[in-house]
Order: sequence, then C-alpha cells, then structure tokens
Amino acid sequence: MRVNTISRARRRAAVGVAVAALAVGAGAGAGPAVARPVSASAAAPHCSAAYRIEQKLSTGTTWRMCRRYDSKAGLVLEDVSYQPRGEAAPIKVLAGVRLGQIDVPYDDGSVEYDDLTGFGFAQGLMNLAAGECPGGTIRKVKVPEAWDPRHPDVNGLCITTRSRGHAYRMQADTGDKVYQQQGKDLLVYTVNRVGWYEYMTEWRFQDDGTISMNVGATGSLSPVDYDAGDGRGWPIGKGATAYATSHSHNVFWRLDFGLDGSAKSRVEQYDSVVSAPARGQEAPTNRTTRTEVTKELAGDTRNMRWWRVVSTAGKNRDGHARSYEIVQGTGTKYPGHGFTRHDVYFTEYDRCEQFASNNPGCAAGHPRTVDKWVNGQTLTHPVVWVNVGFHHIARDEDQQPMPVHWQGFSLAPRDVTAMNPLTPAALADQNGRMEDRS
Ligand SMILES: [Cu+2]
Repeated sequence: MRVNTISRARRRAAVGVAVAALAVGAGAGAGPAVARPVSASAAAPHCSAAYRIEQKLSTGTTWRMCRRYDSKAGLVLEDVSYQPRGEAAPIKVLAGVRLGQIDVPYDDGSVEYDDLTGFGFAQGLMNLAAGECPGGTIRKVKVPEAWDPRHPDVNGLCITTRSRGHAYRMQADTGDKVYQQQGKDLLVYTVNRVGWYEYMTEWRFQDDGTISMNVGATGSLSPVDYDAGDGRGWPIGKGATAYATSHSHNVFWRLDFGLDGSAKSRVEQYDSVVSAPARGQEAPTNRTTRTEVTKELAGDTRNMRWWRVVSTAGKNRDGHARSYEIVQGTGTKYPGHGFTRHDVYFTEYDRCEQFASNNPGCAAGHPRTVDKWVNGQTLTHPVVWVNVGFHHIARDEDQQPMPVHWQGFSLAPRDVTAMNPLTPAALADQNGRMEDRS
C-alpha cells in the first residue's frame, strides 16, 4: 500500500516574510512617471505544431501554449502566453503549470490515496466521446510508460471555446448606446480515472487574461470505501444499511511563473485591516499593507488577504509592473498533514520538487512533502503550490453517476495591460482619472 514518508526534522521553521508594511497608496507598483512601453518577450512557443495549442478567441485575445503529458502529473501546459488585441507581442505568463497531487484520506483513517504518485492518475487518461468536447477538437495524447505499452495513445485532450456571459457592460454618456461584450474562454481538459473516480482537470483561459484551474470529481463512489470502521459516514441506498465513508480530496496545483519571459519574480502579500471610524469620519477605515515575501512561505488564506506574483522583467504601458494575483477558491482545508495544513506554498525552484506529497524524484534524504521544502531559502525563482481541499460527505444524489463536484482557483491579471484588454476603440482614451461626465 501507501509507502509512508519522512519524519525528517524540519531544518528551520522559517516563516520568511520580511515585513515591509508599506502603505499601499503611492508606493505599490508605481512605475516611473513617464510611461515607457516594455516590449514583451518571446514569439511562438517552442514546441512543434502537434504539441502547440493556439487559440484566437472571437473577442481578439490569443492564448498560446505547449502541451506535454507527464507519466505521473498528467497534462502539463508550458510556455503559456497571453496576447490581447492591443498588444503587439505575446505576454508570457507561465513557464509551466500542472497538478501537483491529489491526496485523498478517508475519515476513518483506513486508507489514504496519493492519486498522482501512487495510484496511476496519469495512466488513467480516458478516451473522450465525440459529444463531450462540444465545438472543439479532441487531440491524441501519448501516455509515457503506458501500463499497456501496445496502446499508449488516448484520444484524451479536449480543446474548445465557451462563452461565459458578460465581460463588461457600460451605458454610454450620451444617447442610448450600450458598450457590452460577451466574454469568451479557451478550455483545455482531460479526464483521468483513478479507481471508481473520474477526475476532470480543466484549464480555462479567458479573453480578459484570467486563468482558472479546476478539478471536478465524478464517476462513482468507491464501493470498497463503505461502512467506516468507526461507524461514521452517510447512508447511501435504502434505509441505513450501508454508509459511504467520508473523505477529503486535497488537490494541489504547481505553478512555475515565467512573467515576461523571466523565471525571476517577486511575491507580495497584501492584508487589509478595518478599524472603527475615528475623529468624526463617516465610515470605518481600511488600511492595506504590502509585505514582500522574500523567503519561502507556507501561507494561509484569511479575510482580506491575497498574494500576487510580480514580474521583474516587464511593465505595462502605464509603467506598472505586470503581475498575476492568486484568487483562492473556497475550500475545506484538511489539517491532517503538514502539507495540507496551508493554502499556498511558495518554494524556491528545485527541479526535483514535483509533487506536494510522496514526491518521488529527489535524492535520498530530501524531504518528500512541500511543507518541508519551506525552509528559509530566499525566493528568486518562486514555485507556487496552491492547495484546495474538499471534504466529501456523500449524499444520495452521488449515485449514479456522481455529479461533478468542482474545486479550484484562479489567476487574475493585475496591471498586465494598461487598460481592460477588451476596451472598445471608442473608449481607448479613457485611461486614468476621468473627467467629470455630468
Ligand atoms: Cu469524493
């Protein structure tokens, strides 16, 4: 069964946050007084046509990336760039992004699955039916180290587009004109079967620069994980004869940023604190501080807290450093392990650190879980690990099949472009404080 890991002492319980506590206003991200456009790096992604994904959405935004397939992680997207209509060149966002683990402990302590490294997630890539990639194309994927070496090819990658409703709406100053745009997304997904579960791994690239990553669990409840030894669970089926054992799905994503073509980026944490009104003010005050995360960090979400990864190589046309903000999804954090106890880990890049738990690739003696890689190193090339948990207490509706339950998060562009990347031409001069429109 599951090989148990490490009890190696943590070298230092280093929480590497250098508190700079700068007031946000003037300082944060302010560039030089004169806007100087910085040309974005890189042209086409460096992979052959068969592995290239390039989609120009009808709203004018082009996403480009390379895909490969890892024998444990499954689909890997590399060299991801974003080029909205107004940009002359693609803006590189991510050097690589993929799942970093799916950890599934059962509540009664009977079993814990590390689906990526121990239970064949990548090997379980499923052929897609024609109808489940509406409007798109299904691509063939060669599964390395395939369990059945005679059949390594799977028609398992769907690439399609989807509408997401309003990208924006604005009534014009005069007349009855309405500026409105229906947003479009590029969708890339696979389905991987692990035991009785089927995981949909979906990557959504929006025309406004947002990237969303979600894992949806469907398929069937595991018939062997019933009647927990401790008597807990939820009765499924008639009466109360069989109880599905409750469990968690702790999903990790591993993000290697490459903003503006550089592996070097900065990480910042923002916290806002609200205080009661003082000195006759009308409203409470809210003070936002920025903390430079200069050393490796295991971070916890909190109300009014967020992080961003900031480019050291490029600015937008307003002279502001480009960045991507991590927008945490709602989840249920599982406190059972050091590696599930935090919502996000920032670790200094190490080639062998590939999976958040039971990481197989490092030399003997190197810790095997992401929390232990947070040990005080200075961040110059940060790798971001996002952990989103879901506590699954089964319900009658879970059969049959089980409705997809989703968990995930987004990356939102912050100052990647100088304006809304979908701004219509008629409004292109409305950047900065606007004149009184009355
Ligand atoms: Cu479940």
